[in-house]
Amino acid sequence: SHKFWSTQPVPKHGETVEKDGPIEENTPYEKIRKEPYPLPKEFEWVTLDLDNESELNELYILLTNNYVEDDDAMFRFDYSGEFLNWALKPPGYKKIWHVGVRVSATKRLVAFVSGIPADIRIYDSHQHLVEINFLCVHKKLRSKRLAPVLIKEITRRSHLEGIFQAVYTAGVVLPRPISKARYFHRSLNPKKLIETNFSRLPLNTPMSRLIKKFKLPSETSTPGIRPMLEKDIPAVRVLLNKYMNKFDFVAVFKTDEDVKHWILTKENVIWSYVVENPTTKKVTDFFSFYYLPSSVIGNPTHKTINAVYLFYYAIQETEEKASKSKLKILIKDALILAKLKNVDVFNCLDLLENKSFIDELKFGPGDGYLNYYMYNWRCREMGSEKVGVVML
Ligand code: NHW
Ligand code: EN5
Repeated sequence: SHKFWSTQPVPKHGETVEKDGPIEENTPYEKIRKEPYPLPKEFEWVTLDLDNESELNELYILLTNNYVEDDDAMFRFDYSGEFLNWALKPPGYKKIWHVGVRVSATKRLVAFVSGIPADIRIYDSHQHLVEINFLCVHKKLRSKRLAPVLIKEITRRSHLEGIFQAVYTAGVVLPRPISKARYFHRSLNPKKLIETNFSRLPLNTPMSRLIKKFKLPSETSTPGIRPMLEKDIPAVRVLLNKYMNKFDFVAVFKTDEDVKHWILTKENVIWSYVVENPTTKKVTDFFSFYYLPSSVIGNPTHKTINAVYLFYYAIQETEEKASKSKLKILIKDALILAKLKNVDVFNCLDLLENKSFIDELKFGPGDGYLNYYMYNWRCREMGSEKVGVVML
């Protein structure tokens, strides 16, 4: 099995790790293939220009109709054009990493894969690498071995830029995960979630009881909580990078520009809040969540589920016990703020310190998992509570 993956510099299933490091040497520039990999003859490569409204919309249409679904094909991610524009154009992004495939005859966009530059720390090793996401092949063209060609092409285009490692996540198990996280869901609008079969009404439970169970206060409770502003960027950067010291696989926010791009609120894409100490006026904590609705496949009344996903957050180190309950109160405020935005479900993974609030805040386990991978990097596996990389 794994006709493609067995040819790639990734650890084999079951292989033990002696020492962290690259699996293969960097290819010298002269030896990197300069022409795109061949595609079946009816297709052609394109580099998408996402500044062009109509090309961004073509990508939106491809993904809305063909991107990730749950295992029972009931819901499909519906990343908005604005979201894609944010996700794919961070500081230092490279247009040549927005790789499309068109049908030559009609110019119809039928496949895509993207890379963005990222800085991570894995155990003690800091790396500037590429984050791969939005790999998609049109439903009509599945199982024709197009995905391996897309992966080889984005790899070639990474090598040309001097990048030989990558990070990616997937619901499917491939050789070989460095960690496996589980999705958790917190109902904000239980009635709609049940009407769409996103969740099931527990046996012998009236709707009224469920609604009561998930009811939230109408106002937040953390003193000094407010939307994050531009002026908070430097403080948030310091706070976040410090907080990340607790984990073994983390994002590193190198500049204020990174924090401005990745954390500052963009309406209907990402929302971020800080806690400003009312006496010292110092920012002590922050959290963010991104908006990613899912299309409800074949439901006549409800077309989408409004979902948000917990993104990066940081709490200032205090005494162990105190900071644990602080996080709980803070995330409860996040639920309240999301509810006020008409969000139906608040999602998170069991990474970072999320396990400390998942049960008490009434998150329940989903049927989806997220596997974390690195390309051309051998290292020990870790539990999801050691992961501090949150991907979109
Ligand atoms: S994960 C989401 C991926 N996208 C979707 O699930 C959307 C819906 N599905 C599709 O569009 C986030 C297709 O089913 C896709 C596969 C395109 C997934 N990752 O063309 P074939 C990401 O975007 C392997 C990697 O016939 P297909 C992360 C599969 O194991 N490999 O299948 C992306 C098999 O190989 P094997 C995947 O169904 C990370 C081969 O593809 C995969 O028509 C990419 C079959 O190809 C997946 N999610 O198309 C890797 N799904 O060896 C980046 C299947 O087992 C690596 N496969 O025979 C790093 C590159 C950069 C390096 C830089 C130095
Ligand atoms: C790479 N950046 O499976 C992205 N979603 O649990 C690729 N389940 O929404 C990542 N099947 O459990 C792909 N409801 C991996 C994710 C793919 C999408 C996916 C799962 C995550 C999901 C829902 C719907 C299930 C429908 C049937 C689910 C139960 C919620 C319930 C709420 C109340 C408390 C108990 C749980």
